[in-house]
Amino acid sequence: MTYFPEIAAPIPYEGPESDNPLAFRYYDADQMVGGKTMSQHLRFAVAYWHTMKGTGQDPFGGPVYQRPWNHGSSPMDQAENTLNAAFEFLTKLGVDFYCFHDRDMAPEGDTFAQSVDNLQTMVAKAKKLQQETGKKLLWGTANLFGHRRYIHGAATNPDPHVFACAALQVKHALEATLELGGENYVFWGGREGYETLLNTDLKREREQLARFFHMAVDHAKKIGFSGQFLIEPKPKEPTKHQYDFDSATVIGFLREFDLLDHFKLNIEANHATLAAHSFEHDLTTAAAAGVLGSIDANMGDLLLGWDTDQFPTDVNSMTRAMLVLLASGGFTSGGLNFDAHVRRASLDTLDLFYAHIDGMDTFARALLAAHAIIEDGRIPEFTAQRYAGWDKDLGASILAGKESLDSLATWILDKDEPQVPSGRQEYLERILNFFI
Ligand code: XLS
Ligand code: NI
Ligand code: NI
Repeated sequence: MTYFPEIAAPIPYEGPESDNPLAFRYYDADQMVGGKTMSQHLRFAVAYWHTMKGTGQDPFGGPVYQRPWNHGSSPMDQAENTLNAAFEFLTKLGVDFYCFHDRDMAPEGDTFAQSVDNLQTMVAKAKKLQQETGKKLLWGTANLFGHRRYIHGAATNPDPHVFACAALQVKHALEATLELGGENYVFWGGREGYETLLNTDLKREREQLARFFHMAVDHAKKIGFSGQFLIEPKPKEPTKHQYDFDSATVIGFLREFDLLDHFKLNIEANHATLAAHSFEHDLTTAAAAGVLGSIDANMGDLLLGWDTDQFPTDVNSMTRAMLVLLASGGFTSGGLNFDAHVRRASLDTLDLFYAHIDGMDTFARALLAAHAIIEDGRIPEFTAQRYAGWDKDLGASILAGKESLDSLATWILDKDEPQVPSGRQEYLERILNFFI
């Protein structure tokens, strides 16, 4: 049984001269870039929810895709067909990793116990497929936002009964991630936010969320899960205000509640832009605090103000992102998860291939460009030179805490005005464009 008969063999690398849209022109998994291969640098993952479970529905119309795996004699039978299709897709695309929510892989049952049972049954099947194909789990997570019970939040719900539902799901999603050898576990605060402060106790809700994270850390210790916990910031959508607003907010939250040792961040491009930041801003903020963990690779639309989750096609923007990633030392447990979906009108399974192939080629080009920019040295050296004064004499003395307002006021009094140099932005943009 094949779900993708239009793709006979794994997508080949044909090089930049190729005019075949179903071949890679830049992504050559085994090509060395610096000390690592492209696949080791990029660690691509397919998002189960979009690619396998996406239906194309929007606020104006219901499901439109007719996926060949989207049927079965029962919900569990359908889940199994979907799982088989997922592993065929990963294999034909040549991507090593996938990511999933508990409810993507296994349907919600009629009772809590049945939901747990469904997940465990599907995880056993996924484990077998991983062993057969060599595919790996980048991260697992729990869907704490889709079900009606989570309308008012999960961990931040005013009702502790709902908090317990979320605890049940995270316990089992964490155990599923461990069972599947997942390298990370993600918390995206689906409905952890508010619509109006008139009915919301923000202080309590943030404390509840922190308690929930501590419980997850404790449970990971208990079961021997040594993967990396990640929080994925997003400023709004579905709620008007999400508590995990952006990198800076999440870092402050982790520090406030003594969680900084246990969490890193999963930065999504379109979430950064929704927060009125560039993708590279949120990556840089995370990297500066030592918590850049993983990336949800997508992009938004400058003309639309919501999370359009489009496949990344913008080489310039992704190059700026790869510059941050390479400068921070690259991924350890993290990777590039395509948290992206094809447009509603892109109806065919073939569209899933075009989308991922172009996303992978875009990041391969970005990696090559960023690597070349670092090797060239002019951009990083220019930046380093701007701050050179802080490495010696006065600057070093200030940073070492040896100066005061008094000492500096005395020192400057008989000096000339400082020389003010050019910031050279256009020059730097020109150098960047040499490599794109
Ligand atoms: C939604 C989020 C979500 C997380 C996983 O906007 O990006 O897909 O990545 O729950
Ligand atoms: Ni995401
Ligand atoms: Ni998103």
